[in-house]
Amino acid sequence: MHLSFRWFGADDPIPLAYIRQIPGMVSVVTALYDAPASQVWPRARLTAIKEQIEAVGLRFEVVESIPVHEDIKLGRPARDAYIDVYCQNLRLLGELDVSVLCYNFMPLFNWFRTDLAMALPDGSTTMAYNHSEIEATPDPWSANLPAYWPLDDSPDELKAAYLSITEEALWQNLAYFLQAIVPVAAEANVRLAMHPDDPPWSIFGLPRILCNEDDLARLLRLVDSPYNGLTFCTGSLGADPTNDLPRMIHRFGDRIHFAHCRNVRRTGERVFYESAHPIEYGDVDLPAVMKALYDVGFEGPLRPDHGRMIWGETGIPGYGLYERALGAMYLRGLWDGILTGCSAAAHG
Ligand code: DNO
Repeated sequence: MHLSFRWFGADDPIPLAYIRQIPGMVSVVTALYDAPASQVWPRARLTAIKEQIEAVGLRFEVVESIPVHEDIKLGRPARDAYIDVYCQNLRLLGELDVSVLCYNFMPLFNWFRTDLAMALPDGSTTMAYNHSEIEATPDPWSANLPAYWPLDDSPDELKAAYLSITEEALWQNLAYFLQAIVPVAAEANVRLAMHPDDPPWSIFGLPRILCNEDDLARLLRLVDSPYNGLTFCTGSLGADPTNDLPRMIHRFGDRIHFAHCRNVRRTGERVFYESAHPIEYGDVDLPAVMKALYDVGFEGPLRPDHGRMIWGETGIPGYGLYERALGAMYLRGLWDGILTGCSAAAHG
């Protein structure tokens, strides 16, 4: 593995030069976050971002994400035109040598939390989720919650449309999408890495289909190509105690193209908060995850994910510099320990 770091471009208060100073940092994960899913990305903006990243000595390696238009997820007639836009964007990434695209197929919402700044006993804050609060949220679109990209249609209308389709229909729409884009990704040499649903269950009655080991296996079977792969997100999958993360890594090995490594503390049935990375703070066994990634020969980008806000830092919730830099060092330390242990073993 090698370390990468998410950066939100001009909206991000963290200078790229600071990211470069994190030991072992190799690459940057970013996107055009204001671009609606209906549009071809302007090449000049992407080129400018690439130049900025390279100027500090990092690589522009991952785009996270190109949003998938809701008409594609809903299987509406306009989907072919939006899939065509998606393919044009994929080719553009290929031309700029971006090698991984992390995307998701979650209806309407991307990741979701019910609290963006829960206080922890050490004085830091973190993001939290409590399922019982979810259905009580009357107007999730206007609440101050992390989600989505700009939408082309009204969220109420879209939500109504989703409530009338089954999970099976969503799977079929995903298959249709992948059959169209995987060959283009292969030609452009961009590895597709679908992000699991976060949290890994249905919210607001919307279908969510990438939540557990069977779902990941089904996704990979939809189009059996190395370009159809996964973002292995330990925080998303780890919110469900029945997900055995090391086993999934061993099973899906060479189809994991990108890893998000963070920890969560589960405090009840579908209740959790994002904790610090080290093992005693949460329920995800990151040492075992890193060992499994090592065992399958994972060579891709791996990034610390969102988590606490510490040392008084403000900014994009969960995406502070300090906590993620500590996380990067923890993950890199685990990795070095595994490498060293293995070479010591190899030398008897
Ligand atoms: C959360 C992220 C997700 C991820 C998308 C990928 O911080 O891991 O928002 O970027 O689901 O499309």
